[in-house]
Amino acid sequence: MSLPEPLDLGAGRALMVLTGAGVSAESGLSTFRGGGGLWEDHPVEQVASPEGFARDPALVWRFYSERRRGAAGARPNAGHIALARIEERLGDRFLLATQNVDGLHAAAGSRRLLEMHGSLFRTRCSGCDRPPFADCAAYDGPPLCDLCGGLLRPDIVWFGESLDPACLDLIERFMIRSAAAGGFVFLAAGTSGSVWPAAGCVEAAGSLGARTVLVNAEPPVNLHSFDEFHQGASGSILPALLGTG
Ligand code: BV8
Ligand code: ZN
Repeated sequence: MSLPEPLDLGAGRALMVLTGAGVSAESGLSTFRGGGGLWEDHPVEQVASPEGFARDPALVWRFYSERRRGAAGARPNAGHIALARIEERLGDRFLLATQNVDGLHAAAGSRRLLEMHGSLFRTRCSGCDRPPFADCAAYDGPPLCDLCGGLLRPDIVWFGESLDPACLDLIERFMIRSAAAGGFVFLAAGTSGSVWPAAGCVEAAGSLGARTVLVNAEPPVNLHSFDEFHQGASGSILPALLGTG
């Protein structure tokens, strides 16, 4: 596989990045639609949903406890590290929005980071409005809130739940501001483009005149939305594409 030339990020151009489960695959974490999107023979969309949690909170906590254990043992790969390095170089001309909840971008040093779908390592109460709290515990049975007795749940955006509007607003404002300043590149990596509203970001970027670039192991459903496609492993391609090799 030949590696790409570095992106043109000179003359004040900004970089907006969207990542998905594929960038963590080389850290040993399974993607959503790789293994047929099933977990214990349940479609992930059913387990990662309020309905699934209401139906069987113990099963949902088994799912997230297993993923917490997996992610806790994982290390950032060269793709995560390349994104942290380009952030150091670009400063406020860089923003990373991730669909991932595994914490690996933060572990690699990314700080201008939006975790659009929440975090595996935070828990919140489904019964009261106590603030979400850091939690890396694995649970057999569903834990209860010591303040209200309600069911605790992972602080994650499930299918059918809205993302934090402030997060979407930050992405939109960054892209509008970047387009007005020196223009920007929109880079997506390791995502099948199948989950909304994250999947809509590339169209929004293109409508603002961004150059849209994709790094993915296989052509995704929204390949037509991209100007440029580099097929292969993000751990190899991102360091070359970002010039942080
Ligand atoms: C919402 C937390 C309003 C859970 C996740 C419009 C049209 C159609 C449907 C909808 C729509 N708007 C809303 C919906 C419904 C739904 C949705 O999009 N459904 C899909 C399945 C059709 N969206 C929602 O419900 C969202 N909420 O819009 O609120 C609303 C409210 C009520 C009713 C309707 C709307 C909430 C979405 C967030 C769900 N939570 N995560 C958890 O993690 O446990 S999403 C989940 O999927 C993960 O975050 C994951 O990251 C994400 C997306 O998947 P990908 O990251 O892309 O991962 P995937 O496995 O699919 O692909 C990996 C890719 O990597 C592959 O292409 C592979 O080839 C590639 N790859 C593999 N290895 C490598 C690699 N690439 C490079 N290098 C490698 N080494
Ligand atoms: Zn509570």
